[in-house]
Amino acid sequence: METTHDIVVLGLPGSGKTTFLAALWHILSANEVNTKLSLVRLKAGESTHLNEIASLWRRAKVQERTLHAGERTVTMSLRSAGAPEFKLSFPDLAGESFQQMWETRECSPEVAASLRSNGVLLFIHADKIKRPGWIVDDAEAAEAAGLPVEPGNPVAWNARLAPTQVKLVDLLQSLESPPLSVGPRRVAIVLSAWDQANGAGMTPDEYLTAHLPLLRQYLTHGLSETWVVKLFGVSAQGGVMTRQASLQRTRPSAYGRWMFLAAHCRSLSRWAIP
Ligand SMILES: Nc1nc2c(ncn2[C@@H]2O[C@H](COP(=O)(O)OP(=O)(O)OP(=O)(O)O)[C@@H](O)[C@H]2O)c(=O)[nH]1
Ligand SMILES: [Mg+2]
Repeated sequence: METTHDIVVLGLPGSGKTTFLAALWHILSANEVNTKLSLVRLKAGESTHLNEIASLWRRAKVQERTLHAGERTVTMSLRSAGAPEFKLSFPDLAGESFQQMWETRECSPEVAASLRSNGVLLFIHADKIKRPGWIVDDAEAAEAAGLPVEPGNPVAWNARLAPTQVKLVDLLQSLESPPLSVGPRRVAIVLSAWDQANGAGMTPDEYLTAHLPLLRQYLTHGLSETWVVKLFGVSAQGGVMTRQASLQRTRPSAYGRWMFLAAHCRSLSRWAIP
């Protein structure tokens, strides 16, 4: 019988989830690169969404924000050389759903069902980490978010302004508590936009320790010992999208950068299929 590996892709808004899915779909469907995994079939009706996002990715266009209405689960049947066929199922969820879980402690039944998967890919945009801030920084952020700031008055606490690592630790805690707990899980922490971070010469683990120390500590000492956690740095896009990059990507000679992804996909696929 075909086995199913359900994987839920988590991440705050703009953490790189859709870009990764687009790149993964291109790699699996275009046969340009030798990959350990190959696509056997896709569930009917899902190729439209995947082809749309992969087409944007090929043209170096930034993905549209995933909205609640656009949430959909992608189920692919895959085969790894010599191994039996298996199903990989993951939803392209809106980061807003996870932001909302932190802010209001609520999520839709569909999101809750996805969150009961044993495999978790948690995306963090390596270059958009909101650190614990100074009051002056928080005032600036509040203004940018359209929240009233009056000189001389303290800025009211707002859940939306919390640091990235606080939101992510809370999200992981929710996954370990009823009604979302399912026992042991395999978690891949994916530092996306790694092209923007790897100039610092750090490994993903060192980067996490330097930039998200609370989360790093929580992964080691807070999570149940039955959880298996691995860290990855992934560049699904190869660099920041500019008009120039967009033009270059239309030329086949610019494909080299995409290959960067292939190596990461292979190690991630080894994680995905225990
Ligand atoms: N430099 C760089 N930027 C990236 C990479 N991957 C994604 N991004 C950028 O990160 C931003 C968010 O990417 P998305 O894939 O739309 O993020 P998402 O998690 O699907 O966001 P929501 O749909 O809002 O939840 C976009 O501006 C992307 O261009 C990467 O590998 N490198
Ligand atoms: Mg998205």
